[in-house]
Amino acid sequence: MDPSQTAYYKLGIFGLPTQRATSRLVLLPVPWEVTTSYGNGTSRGPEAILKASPQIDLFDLRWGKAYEQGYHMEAIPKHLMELNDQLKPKAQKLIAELEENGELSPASLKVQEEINQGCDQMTDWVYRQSREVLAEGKLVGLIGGDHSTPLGAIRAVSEAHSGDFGILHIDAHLDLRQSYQGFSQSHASIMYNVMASEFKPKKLVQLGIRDFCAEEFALEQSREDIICLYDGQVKEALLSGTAWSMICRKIVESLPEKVYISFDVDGLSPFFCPNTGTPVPGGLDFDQASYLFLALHRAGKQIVGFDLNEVAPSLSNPDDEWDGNVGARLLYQLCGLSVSPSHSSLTVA
Ligand SMILES: [Mn+2]
Repeated sequence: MDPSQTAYYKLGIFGLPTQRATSRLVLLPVPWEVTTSYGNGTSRGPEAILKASPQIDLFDLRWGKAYEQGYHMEAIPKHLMELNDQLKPKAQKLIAELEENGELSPASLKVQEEINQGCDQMTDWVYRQSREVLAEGKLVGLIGGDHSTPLGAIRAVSEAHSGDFGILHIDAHLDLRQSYQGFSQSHASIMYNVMASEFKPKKLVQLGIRDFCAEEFALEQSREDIICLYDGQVKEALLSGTAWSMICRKIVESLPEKVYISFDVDGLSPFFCPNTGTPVPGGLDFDQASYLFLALHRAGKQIVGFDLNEVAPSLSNPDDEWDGNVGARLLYQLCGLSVSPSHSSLTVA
C-alpha cells in the first residue's frame, strides 16, 4: 500500500492496516458519556476520529515515520456503547430532577446507584483491557468518550510503573470535584478520583484550566503534588512577553521522568472543538499543544500512556468533520510522541 494515498478508515486508524501483535501502541476506544451534563456526542468521538483519520499525511516533520512502529486501534466495543445508550437517558432525567428539586426521590436514588455501577463496570473493563496491553509490552492510548473514561487506564499504567510517574492534564476544567450531580464517576471528577486513589501519580500538572469552582481551587492549592498553571496566568505571561518555550520548560521541569498525558480536547480553544461537551473561551492553540509535546520529547520524558477525550462530532450536521479532524491530528501527535524514543534523531531542530 502506498501510505501517501488517502486510505479508508475501515483499514484501520489513519488508514493503516495494522495488527495488534506487531504494533507498539494499542488504542482503546471507549464510547461513553453517561454523566455528560451539557453537550452530547462524545460517545461518538472514537468513530469521528477514526473516520477523519485517513486525511492525515503519514509522514510528519517531527515524528518522521514513527507510525511504522504500529498504531493499532481496537474495535469500538458494542457492549459499552449499548450500556452507554441505555444509561445516558436515565442520567439525564436525574440531572433534570436534581436541578428542579434540589434532591432525588428514593426511586431515583436507586437509578443513581444503577448508573454508578454502570460507570464502575466501564472503568473495570478499561482497567482490564489496559493491563492486557501493558502486559504485552505495548503502550496504551485511550480514546474517549467523556473524561470519566481513563480512570482504569491510569490505574493500569500506575501499577505497571509502581506509581513512579506524573500526569500532564490538559483541560479547561480542574476536574477535581468529589462527585458531580450525584455521580461518583463524573467527567468532572476524574482528577479528584485519580488523586484520591492508591494509584495516584507523584505529580499532577494541569494546564489550560479556566473553569472551576472554589472547592476545586482550594483542593488544588492545598496539595503539594498538584501544580496548576491556570490559563489566565499563562495568558497574562504570554501577553506581556514571556515565550511559550519558557512556559513549556516550567511544565516539563515540574514533571517526573515518566509522563502520562490526559488530554481533554476542551483544553484547546473552542475553535478546535466547537462540538465538545463543555467548551470554554480561551485555552491552548493547537500549535502550542504540539510544541509542548516536542518540549517533553526533547527533555527526554518517557510517555507511559495517554488519553484523548471529549472529542465530539456535530450531531446536527453529519458532514461537519472539523472536531473529528482536529481530534485525529491531535491523536496523531500523541501517538508520534509516545512511540518516539527521547532524543530521537527524527527531531527537527
Ligand atoms: Mn476534563
